[in-house]
Amino acid sequence: MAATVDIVIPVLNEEVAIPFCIEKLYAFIDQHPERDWRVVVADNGSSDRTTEIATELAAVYPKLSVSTLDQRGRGRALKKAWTESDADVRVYMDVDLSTDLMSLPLLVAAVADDGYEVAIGSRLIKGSEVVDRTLKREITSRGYNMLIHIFFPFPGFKDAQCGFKAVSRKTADNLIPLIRDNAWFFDTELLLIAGKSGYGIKEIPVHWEDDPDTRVKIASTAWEDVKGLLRLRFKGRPTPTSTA
Ligand SMILES: Nc1nc2c(ncn2[C@@H]2O[C@H](COP(=O)(O)OP(=O)(O)O)[C@@H](O)[C@H]2O)c(=O)[nH]1
Ligand SMILES: [Mg+2]
Repeated sequence: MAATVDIVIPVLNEEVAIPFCIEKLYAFIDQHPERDWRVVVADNGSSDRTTEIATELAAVYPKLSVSTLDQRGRGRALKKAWTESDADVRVYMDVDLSTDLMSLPLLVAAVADDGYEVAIGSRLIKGSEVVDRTLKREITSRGYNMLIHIFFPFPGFKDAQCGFKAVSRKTADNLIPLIRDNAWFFDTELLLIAGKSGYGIKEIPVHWEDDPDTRVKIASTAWEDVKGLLRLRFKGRPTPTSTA
């Protein structure tokens, strides 16, 4: 039987980007009937017509649903959508499709077929390509990933922040409830807890085209990231057994 795959698209004020994203994503998954795909648009806190537009699209596209929450935070939206899912593989990708969809089958296969509990897109390994990234984002991203390696030598991954990840049912059940961050540090926390728990992490090289339309406030997000690393480094990372 085909593995079930839920693709979550976290969105905050994305009324312009959603229709194009869904059209392109469905064109892609229609070409890949080897998986049983569903798509969830996860909106929290949008003040534009994002929810209405996503709901209209859900009436047209098969197996498309909308998940909403009042409180903001990308991590919060992902936690909800991933834990409410019952799919074998739970993916998320950013609405701007900065990561080329050609990497999606490999991402899913790592979890569905190859025994990894987590698979992540990476812009920092051999075979990846990055286009149009501003120097500021490139430096912040590389600097942050270096900092992770200083705090946690050999973490098992090179790029914590690519908006293109997949987790297994086991990861969603056991690790997602342990993640405290509800915003941008969510991804790093997931990966560090997964590494500490001995869960296999597969990094997939991606083709990334930067989209200048961003909701990230670089200075405050970087500070939250550093605080998150300090919390995990000095208070310890929870593991499924230590909290059981
Ligand atoms: N649900 C939800 N999605 C968010 C939130 N903040 C950002 N996003 C989404 O997260 C994805 C990545 O955001 P983006 O601003 O493109 O980040 P960047 O690519 O790192 O600049 C996009 O799909 C955003 O709409 C939030 O608070 N809630
Ligand atoms: Mg983006």
